[in-house]
Amino acid sequence: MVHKMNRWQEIRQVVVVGLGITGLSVVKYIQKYHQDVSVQVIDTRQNPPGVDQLPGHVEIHLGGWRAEWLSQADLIVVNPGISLATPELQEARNHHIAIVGDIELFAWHVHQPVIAITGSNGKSTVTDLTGKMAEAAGLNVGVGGNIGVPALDLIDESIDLYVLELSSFQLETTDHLQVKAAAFLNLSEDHMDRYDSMAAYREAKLRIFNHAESIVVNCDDPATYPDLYSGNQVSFSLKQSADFSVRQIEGTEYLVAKGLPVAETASLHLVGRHNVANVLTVLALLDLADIDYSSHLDALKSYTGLTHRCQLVEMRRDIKWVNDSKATNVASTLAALSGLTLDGKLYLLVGGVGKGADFSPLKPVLSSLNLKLCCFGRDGEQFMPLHDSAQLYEGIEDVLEDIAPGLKSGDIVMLSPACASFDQYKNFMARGDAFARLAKRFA
Ligand code: UMA
Ligand code: ADP
Repeated sequence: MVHKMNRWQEIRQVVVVGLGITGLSVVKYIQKYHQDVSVQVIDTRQNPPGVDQLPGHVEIHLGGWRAEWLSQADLIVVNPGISLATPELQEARNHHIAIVGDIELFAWHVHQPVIAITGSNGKSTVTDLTGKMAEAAGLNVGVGGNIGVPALDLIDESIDLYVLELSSFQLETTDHLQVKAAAFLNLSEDHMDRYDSMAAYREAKLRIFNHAESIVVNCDDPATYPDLYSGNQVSFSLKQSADFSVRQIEGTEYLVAKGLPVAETASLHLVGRHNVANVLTVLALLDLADIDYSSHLDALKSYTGLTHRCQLVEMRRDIKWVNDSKATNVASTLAALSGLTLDGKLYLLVGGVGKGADFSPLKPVLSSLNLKLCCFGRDGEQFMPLHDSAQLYEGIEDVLEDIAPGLKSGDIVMLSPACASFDQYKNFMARGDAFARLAKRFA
């Protein structure tokens, strides 16, 4: 096997495709650790995010492709938001130019242990909580990846452990990431504008197991099992016996790790059954990384989760305003609905960029609720057949302006859009912040 740093030996010219926070982190990394390598940047957008922070001497081509740069590169580093199926990249590949992502460069560099997490939903929660628990156990932890801090920005000799959230997009361009422990949480429909089939989406996610010392799979979701793996495999489940599971002991439900009770499920601050599954995964990952969590259960119990995930942002006149902007696919909206206790009416805001998804699995759940379905954004119309109450709006503000006067005690107004935000917002955080601001105004 080639020694990690030696992978750079033959590389003199790198083309970074796609700026954003990933592209910027790649440029900064190369400047810091590989000063003899020169970098060019291509972004098909006219004014991509990050362009103002690019060092002045880096050559940049905006608003389209630059074929001769690609053909002369020793290495192309591609942003996860750009598909490898893009013809320009295929052309480079046909000319045997290596194409990797930022996580592959990270893999070439680091020697500390890495925990990696993928899945359709729950990645950020598991990543964040794993990091918090490892910190509580006294480790210096670098937490990043798809969660929003590029992995290359984390690199530091003083780090004891890296915890990375990895998207299927990032895994597609990663070949040599050696991990201490990797988890595949679940698989449900997402990103069907990028993949030809669910099988292709799953294949990309399974790459997380390629060089894993130990892996964590979900007994309740067979799609998370690798087709071929010979290392150490542990499982979690909410429904059946598994290495990490739940069990009733004298009428009380406990989280159970390898046969031993860890804590009462009810002692968690996190809401919803899906979060119990997330916590079991965290315990499994910590165990596999030899991190003793048993003395730090306070950190587990007091964890309230990340913002934009089923977050109560306003409560007035007994009306709850819930921001679940991170629900960017059908399964995450279904998870939010299953964790709901509703006394009045639910005003559910759905819509945005649908990514080619089939929204019909929402229909039976919606029909069982006292509901007004408020559809907005580019693909809002696709939700209209799902419920008799459905009404189409331009954006979130129009929805809230319309429904606010009719709200009554016990009602819930929830943004859980089942769609990406890029039609009207920079990202899901900006969408959630906008909702929270408007909630304060209309509550
Ligand atoms: N784009 C172009 N032309 C280019 C480059 C990008 O059109 O030349 C478009 C692409 O359609 C792409 C979009 O711009 O989808 C986003 O690119 P960006 O500049 O915003 O990307 P980054 O800022 O580098 O963010 C990326 C991840 N984005 C994607 O995978 C789309 C972020 O995940 C991630 O947090 C960040 O790297 C750090 O690792 C976001 C995401 O939506 C949150 N991820 C998907 C998800 O969670 O479902 C996978
Ligand atoms: P990701 O990083 O994979 O998008 P998050 O932890 O940010 O996952 O959660 C995103 C959304 O998915 C939230 O709206 C949350 O309610 C829902 N969710 C979280 N964990 C799970 C899970 N294990 N199964 C299904 N849905 C989940």
